[in-house]
Amino acid sequence: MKSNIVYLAIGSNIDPDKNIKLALKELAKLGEIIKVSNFIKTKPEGFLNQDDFLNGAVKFKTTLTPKNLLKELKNIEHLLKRNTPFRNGPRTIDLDIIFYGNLVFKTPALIIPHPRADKRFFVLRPLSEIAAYKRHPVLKKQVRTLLKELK
Ligand code: PH2
Ligand code: MG
Ligand code: MG
Repeated sequence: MKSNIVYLAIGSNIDPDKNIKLALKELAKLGEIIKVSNFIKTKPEGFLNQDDFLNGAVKFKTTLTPKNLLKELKNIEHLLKRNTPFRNGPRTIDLDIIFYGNLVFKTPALIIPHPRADKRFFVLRPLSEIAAYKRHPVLKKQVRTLLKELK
């Protein structure tokens, strides 16, 4: 079966050390983890009155389709008892698909590349560590360029 290179963003601000470790363990069952960035402490964006996050990025190889990958990532979030009472609020784990190869994909349930990735330091900074030269398939700019332009 065809495998694809996927970049994921991982974030947590509830017991992050434990939950990130658990999430990576579950993720390894869905494909091959090729690279994991360092996890950096970031100030919450969107909703400010919550604990700092740990954010990182993963390079991942999988045969799952985008839709099935999303479903499995949601299963992991569910397993780690994520319940986000409101948008951008605290979470045990957030697993977002940033890039799926060079695919450009848009349905109501899933947009790839992630529509806010290029605006978020907490995504671009860890991603630049493992994928500085990866080109955004819509904006046609490398991750390192998007990060530089954000600063
Ligand atoms: N995730 C959000 C909203 N705000 N802020 C930081 N620092 N890190 C995140 O992962 C994050 C956020 C929605 O997914
Ligand atoms: Mg998110
Ligand atoms: Mg998410």
